Amino acid sequence: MKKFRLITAFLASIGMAGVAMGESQVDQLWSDLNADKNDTLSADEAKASDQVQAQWSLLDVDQDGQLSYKEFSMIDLTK
Ligand SMILES: [Ca+2]
Repeated sequence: MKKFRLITAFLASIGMAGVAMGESQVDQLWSDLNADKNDTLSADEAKASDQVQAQWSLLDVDQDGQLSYKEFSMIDLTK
């Protein structure tokens, strides 16, 4: 997943240390929730996480009813 590494490199380059530190937790949650292992998280898959459900409307930037990894990676796991 070259694209994900580029995003990580970008975030690191702008000094988002907090995001970098939380990255493995985000990746872990993504793979736990993404039951069918495709490129998006459906609302159905998100039901397994109260955190994702609570932040869904903020995360689904393009409001297509699915979260891309990019959208999902903006989740705030401290909430
Ligand atoms: Ca979306």
